[in-house]
Amino acid sequence: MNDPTGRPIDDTDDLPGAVGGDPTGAPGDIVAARGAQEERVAGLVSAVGGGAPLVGIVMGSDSDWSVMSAAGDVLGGLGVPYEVGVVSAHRMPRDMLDYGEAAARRGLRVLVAGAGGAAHLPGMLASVTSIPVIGVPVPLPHLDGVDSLLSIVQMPAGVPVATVSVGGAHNAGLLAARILATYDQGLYGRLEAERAALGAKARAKGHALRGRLD
Ligand code: AIR
Repeated sequence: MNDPTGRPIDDTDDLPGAVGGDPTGAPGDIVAARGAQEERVAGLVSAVGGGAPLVGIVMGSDSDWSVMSAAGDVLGGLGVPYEVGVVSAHRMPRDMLDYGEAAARRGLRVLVAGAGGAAHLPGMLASVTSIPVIGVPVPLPHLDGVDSLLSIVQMPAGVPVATVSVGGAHNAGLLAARILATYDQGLYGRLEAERAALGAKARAKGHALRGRLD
């Protein structure tokens, strides 16, 4: 079966664990379409950190990178391989659909998607994949990011997006790591260590403040 644009419809392909094989026994035209789709997606992203990316960090424009790089920094620090790319929901909608549809099949386990203004990327990705999508509202000079936040957070029932704060890419990276850590003891331990270090830093701030006031 084809969609209205002539592309084969495949509603069985994005199953976790389907990487590198065809456990669904899909017909040949579907298998070929998947391969072509994966090739198109490969041209959109760069892998970072060695190993197969588990997290896809995508954004509406390269101008979002100054905000979104914080998610990559967190994942890199925790040893989680990720990929980065620009996938604009409005300017390259077919690429965006390719990216979302192929995500699970390509081995990604979480998507972190950021955009500014009419920020439809996270929600549209969540509509074509069943892996978790974390949305980052990127603030633009107009409206201070409230437009981005409202575009991302008010998803209809059935299509969840975990929305972080305006500009909250750091927490998006951490949340992605926490999702992965539910099945990765080593990563869980690294997150626990970071959490303990954060507490120690906060206590040091209290100590410093008391020192200034005494
Ligand atoms: N954008 C791009 N396509 C759809 C949206 N919402 C957003 C980008 C960026 C903003 O438009 O996510 O935050 C401005 O993009 P640019 O390329 O003009 O700098």
